[in-house]
Amino acid sequence: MLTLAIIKPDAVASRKAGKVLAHLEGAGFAIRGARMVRLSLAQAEAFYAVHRERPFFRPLVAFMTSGPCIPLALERADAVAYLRTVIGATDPKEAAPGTVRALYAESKERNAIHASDSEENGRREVGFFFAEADLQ
Ligand code: FUP
Repeated sequence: MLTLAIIKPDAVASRKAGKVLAHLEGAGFAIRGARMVRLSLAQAEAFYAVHRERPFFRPLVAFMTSGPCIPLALERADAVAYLRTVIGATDPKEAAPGTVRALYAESKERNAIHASDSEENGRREVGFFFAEADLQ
């Protein structure tokens, strides 16, 4: 099963992308797709459309377009649920010790990594960044 992760602009800018990637591989994920992209405003708005009415939507879109990020298509048994466990809670102050966000996130707003939250969203989000032919 595949899921989508994004190493977010804060982690790329602070040169933690390699550590985050190593953590994901260490957790048993195989990298099937990887890119570095700077999201346009329209792309970030579309990706996070489910949050459009939330008060944090504009700051979230501003952050996600502030610099390059690294979308990853990751494969593992039970990939979606397992990756959510590996990344930890949205707010690093609440994230379990040893999770990616506990280790590398700056704040709830700048929290180092995105992971799909359901199998349906995983399929949609992998498709957002990767064509079938791009997946290895
Ligand atoms: P998560 O699935 O853990 O990434 O969290 P959500 O889908 O609830 O939120 C998506 C992103 O919006 C978070 F990663 C960070 C941002 N966010 C905020 O900036 N403030 C909030 O109160 C909640 C989320």
